[in-house]
Amino acid sequence: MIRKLLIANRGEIAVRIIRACREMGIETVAVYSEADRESLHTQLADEAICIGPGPSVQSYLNMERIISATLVSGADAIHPGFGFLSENARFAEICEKCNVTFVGPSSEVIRNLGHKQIARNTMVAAGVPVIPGTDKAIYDAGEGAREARQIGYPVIVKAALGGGGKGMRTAYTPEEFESAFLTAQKEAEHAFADGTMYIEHFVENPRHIEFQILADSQGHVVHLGERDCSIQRNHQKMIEEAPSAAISKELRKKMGDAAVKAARAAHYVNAGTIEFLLEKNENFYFMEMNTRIQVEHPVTEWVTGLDLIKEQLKIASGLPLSFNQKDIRIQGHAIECRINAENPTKNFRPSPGKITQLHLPGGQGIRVDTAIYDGYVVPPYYDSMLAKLIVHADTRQEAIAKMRSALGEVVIEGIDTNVDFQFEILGDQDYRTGNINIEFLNTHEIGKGEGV
Ligand code: MV4
Repeated sequence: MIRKLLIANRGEIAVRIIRACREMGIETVAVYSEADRESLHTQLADEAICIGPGPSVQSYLNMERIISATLVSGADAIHPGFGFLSENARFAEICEKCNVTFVGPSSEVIRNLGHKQIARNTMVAAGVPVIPGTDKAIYDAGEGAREARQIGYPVIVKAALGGGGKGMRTAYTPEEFESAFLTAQKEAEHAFADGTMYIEHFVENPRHIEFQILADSQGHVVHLGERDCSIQRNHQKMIEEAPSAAISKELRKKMGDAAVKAARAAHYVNAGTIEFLLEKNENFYFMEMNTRIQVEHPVTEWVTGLDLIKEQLKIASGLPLSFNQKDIRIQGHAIECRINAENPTKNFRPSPGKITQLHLPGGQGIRVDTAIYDGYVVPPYYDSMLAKLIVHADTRQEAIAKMRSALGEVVIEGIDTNVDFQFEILGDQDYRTGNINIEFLNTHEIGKGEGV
């Protein structure tokens, strides 16, 4: 079993992991930047080691410093959380070489799933539905244009090393293709130092549905149902829920089986997420697999009753899953709203600074995952997410009512937040009837009028 864990992250996820460790009797080591000296994760861990200046590249992204802190503290494992080094195959490989347990899949699995075209081809071979597209790397716009005609317009050009929207462009007509391809490729070369591209048919107005899976090192794989993450802006999710209003028991079984098949084909171990696009006609397609614990994991925890961080730590320790698929039951409905330090009326511009007054909601069926406190200073260097407000109730309608009540109670003074914006989404008629897709925020006037 893991005895001492270093948490290579900050904020609410670091706190979340520290709490799971305390319950399990695992010692914790926090790492922190100079900007996070007064942060909650630094204070809650058994030990804390400063790893450098505020900017992430000099601290939370600095592999040498994090490995040094691990070895100096005598930790036997690293939990990477999300973001930062969580999906960095080189970092996982260094952990393997240093005999430090990386809480996640092997570096090889991370590398293969990080290459979106290799991942895509793996899924084709395994019989998981994928969007019609190219099976080989495209470097040349002319060749791409010929492939695009075969696939059928509209198409989307994607970087092999992309994901999360980087190095991606759509073309609705052949005339648009060359410019879309070259722009996406330039972006990819810049961001990933690699111009390998692939092309898919562009699926219009789908839902973003992702399945949580758990896979142990003995070869057992289960899925924990889906999350609907369709409410997003510029690839940043804003609201996630479980289950999806669009998924019947039958469809859940079909997509869940595909998710398990995908995890097996990838030789996956630990907690993972299979992203699908879901069309109105119930056709679904594999998009990519995420190899980290995700921000929105609490909605799955609430409808399944599992603690996903504890499951990750048990799997990383070599323990088998203590349940199988038939033990998993989806109960009630959970919704998560991300509360960000940003101003929706100023194009969501980040709003760091000191929190001068704070009240967070509570009560039955309400969970707040956060590392903020009264007087906390939000540093300018990191992601703007301040807190996750998660609610659970018997039905979707009751969960929406509970979320609106909870959002209405939130007081965060001194900085701008998206709380009112979230409140307004939850009041929208299409949101309330579950009539949502990834274009929701582009097609609804939220935050532009008087509000609801
Ligand atoms: C797509 C797509 C439509 N058709 N692929 C966005 C990020 C990356 N995971 C892939 N993405 C998409 N791939 C095909 N063939 C639409 C998106 C997409 C998207 C997907 C999920 C959630 C939000 C999105 C926003 C814009 C585009």
